[in-house]
Amino acid sequence: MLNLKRLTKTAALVAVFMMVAVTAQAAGFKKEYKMQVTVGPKLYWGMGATKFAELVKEKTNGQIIVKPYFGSALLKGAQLKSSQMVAKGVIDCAMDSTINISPVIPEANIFHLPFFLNDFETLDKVKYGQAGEAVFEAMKAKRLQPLAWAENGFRQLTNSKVAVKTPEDMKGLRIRVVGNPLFIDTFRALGADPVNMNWGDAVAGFQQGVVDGQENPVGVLIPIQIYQYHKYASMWNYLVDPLIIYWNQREWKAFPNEIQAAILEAAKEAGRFETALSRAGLDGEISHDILKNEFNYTMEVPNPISFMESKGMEVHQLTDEERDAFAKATHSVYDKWIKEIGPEVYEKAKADIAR
Ligand code: X2X
Repeated sequence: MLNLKRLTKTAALVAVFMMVAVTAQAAGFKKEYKMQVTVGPKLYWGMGATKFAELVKEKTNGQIIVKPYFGSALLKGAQLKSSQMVAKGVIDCAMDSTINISPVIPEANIFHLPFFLNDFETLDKVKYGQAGEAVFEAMKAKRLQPLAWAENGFRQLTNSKVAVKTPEDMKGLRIRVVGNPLFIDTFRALGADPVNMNWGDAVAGFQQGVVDGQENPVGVLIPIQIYQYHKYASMWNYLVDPLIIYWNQREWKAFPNEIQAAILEAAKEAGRFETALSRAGLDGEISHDILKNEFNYTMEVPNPISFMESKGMEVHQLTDEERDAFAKATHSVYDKWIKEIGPEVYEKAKADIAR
């Protein structure tokens, strides 16, 4: 028997979808906006990208569809090309680390001066202060429209050879780093043997023992089960990589105001969600509460340090004194790199921190 009521409902729904599609096409929107994401969907960073795509769809009533391409699939793994490709418009948008943005935006290296920033409070002062603003302005000058901050996290050292507590422990350790020359300089200053690898190759490299160690935030290390390959972790917060959600500027400027407003809101919300995931268990109850109260996210986010210990890792938390020894040993990179970053950005960051 014909169910008239259901048929009418279906017809009405089809009509609504067609209207949205027609409006979207009439407005000149693309069917899909491609988004570069360096890591996979299960990492907090990947979850943040998925959240952004969902929120954009919701807040633009389905007019704008963002599709995340995980594992730098649009770049065949070449994560350091992301900003260049978004600036050109080959890729529409990205959620990427300041490390990967730095080839186009040297100012973004302000977050990567070794042993400069050490805790979330200081980090937030810089992100949301004059230095963070200088990074966003530099992006705009390079045809990139920054939308919101998120966070990969403070980066920690793990390796299969030795419990690293002093710079001497680093001698000769073969460490995978991302292909940003500031990282090579820093690890050389410590007497280690740094090797550049893209993220996709790095994970296979850990499995095969091609390198002794690596540096990444715990939010990346736990999902890839680093404890299967590395026995030792040194929690040294030696530097941090925020993430930035950003868009090709020409495309961005062509969007109507209400679309821009909706996407911006989605970016800020997704950034806040992802930052809370990355910090959960590392900032007391603050991020747990944000996840629960603002995002109704009830899945348990375990304390990363006890989790790694439960998997048999030896985790060493550096004391202030131990950290100072590393800061001294790497200070030589400041002279060269403050010039690259821009001395005025460094001054701004120091003023932000002093606030
Ligand atoms: O390549 C890395 O180490 C990663 C995943 O953390 C970044 O993209 C910066």
